[in-house]
Amino acid sequence: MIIGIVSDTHFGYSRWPEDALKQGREAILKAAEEADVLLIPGDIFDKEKPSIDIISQLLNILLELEDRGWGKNINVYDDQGEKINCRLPIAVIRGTHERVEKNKTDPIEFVTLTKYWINVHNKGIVFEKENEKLRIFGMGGVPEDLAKESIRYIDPKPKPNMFNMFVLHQTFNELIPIHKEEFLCYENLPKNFDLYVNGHIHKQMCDLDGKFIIPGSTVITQLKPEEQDPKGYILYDTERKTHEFREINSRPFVIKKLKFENAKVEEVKEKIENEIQEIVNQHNFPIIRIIIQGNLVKGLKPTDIILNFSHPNAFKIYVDNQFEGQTIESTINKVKDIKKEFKDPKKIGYSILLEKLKDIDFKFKNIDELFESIGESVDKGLEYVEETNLD
Ligand SMILES: [Mn+2]
Repeated sequence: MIIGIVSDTHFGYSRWPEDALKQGREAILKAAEEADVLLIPGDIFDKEKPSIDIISQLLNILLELEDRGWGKNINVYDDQGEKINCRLPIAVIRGTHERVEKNKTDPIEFVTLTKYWINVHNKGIVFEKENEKLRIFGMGGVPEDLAKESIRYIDPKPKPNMFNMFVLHQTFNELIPIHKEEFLCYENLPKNFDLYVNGHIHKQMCDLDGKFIIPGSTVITQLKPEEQDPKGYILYDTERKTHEFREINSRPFVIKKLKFENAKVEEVKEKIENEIQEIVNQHNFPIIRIIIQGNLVKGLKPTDIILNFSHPNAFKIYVDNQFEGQTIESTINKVKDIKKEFKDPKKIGYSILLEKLKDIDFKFKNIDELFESIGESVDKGLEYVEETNLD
């Protein structure tokens, strides 16, 4: 059997919802064209409460598959051998973005009510085509510190005479630079499955001699270097035990680092503009992130640099001001001053943020919310700034 694996479509992603829809749709429909069964390992939606519009986007894609008659040749059974009545042979789990409080319905469960797909969280589902059987057992996304315990509690086991897959949505120590006790390691995976599939990580990759596969996301959500890689989906062949990555048409994303020495404002501006021009010459409506580093001529502050750039042929332009010089010294001095006043590192951070905002004459509706989102990650902070749409 061929399994199409599409992950982290993030339908409703607030920064560029059209990209999320277009690219997620293309990945699901194209994967289905060549696959017998589909698997979507979480973060299908970007929010735990997507709007009716966003849920409709997804339902329309599933409806299109049903109208084509896709998947009609596949029989679906539970682990007791009882036939399951479902409209499409699609297995899903929830990710991190769809997690809700206990006793509330997450959007994955909500769509499950339509019988368009099957949530394989904490259960095995068998897909049968002629005499071939594929079983998918899943564990929906849980907080990282509970992942090991959850696997122990669920205790997934493969079944004889079929191809056994285990699917989850977690971080792995083997995949990140900083090791944390709470994160899973490969050795924590349940034993003897034929294939492990993980969502959550947005970069496509494969490990354990082809037995551990991450399809990656279909849309850019973090402006990290690995997001420059192509986006797409996986086709896995259970007979040959091989997989292929298929690229989709996705938004180009380019990161460029520019270094300066004793630079003047005009020089920085010109170099950034030239770089942007070069990038748009080579890429179709890209997202551009330019990182500026080094130092400025004496007397200039990094905040003197204007970071607002636009180009008719660029989709979005971000300029990341990482100039050194005065800032490091003055920041350290500032922190020292503030430390005398506060002990709580959060309060120190908060007051540095207030100072910075004063520096660049930025007006904010709700500084608490901005602070909380920056605290989560720089990207969340950026997202907040764009969502609240301030001048
Ligand atoms: Mn994700």
